[in-house]
Amino acid sequence: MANFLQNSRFSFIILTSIASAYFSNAYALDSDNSTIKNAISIKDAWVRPSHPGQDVGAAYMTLTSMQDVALVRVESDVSDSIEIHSMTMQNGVMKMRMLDNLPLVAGKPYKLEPGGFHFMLFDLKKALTAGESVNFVLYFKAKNKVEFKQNIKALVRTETEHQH
Ligand SMILES: [Cu+2]
Repeated sequence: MANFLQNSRFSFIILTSIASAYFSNAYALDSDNSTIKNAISIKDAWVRPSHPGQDVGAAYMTLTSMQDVALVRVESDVSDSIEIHSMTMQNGVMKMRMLDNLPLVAGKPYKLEPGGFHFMLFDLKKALTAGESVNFVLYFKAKNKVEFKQNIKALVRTETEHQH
């Protein structure tokens, strides 16, 4: 992990200098990486409350990226194992599929919602009770391979408590 982070920081520095050399300032990334860090807007993040004895959870949110990126990894303080899932109806049966990553096209909101894309939280460390919040870290990879992350706090609530 530490090695990976160091490598990604190293390639970031290289890419930044290439970008500065060949492109205008509009494409040069800040040295602190904040240009892409702020490129994702995350809205309406929520987690389904768990039932007693249930050790699997599901989280939903709406992601909008200002540039083409891929969501490559999700971490949370309530589960060490999170998968990105899609859900589709096939011959009357709901099927879940694990995705290696979730590509986000620039400017297009991606809504993770019940019956569609979701984050599946395995081996919950604790019960998820309505009104609590869960911390997530989302890892994205940009086209130039630069990886960056974004923190988001999600509210534990039932599906019917929609805010819009
Ligand atoms: Cu799932």
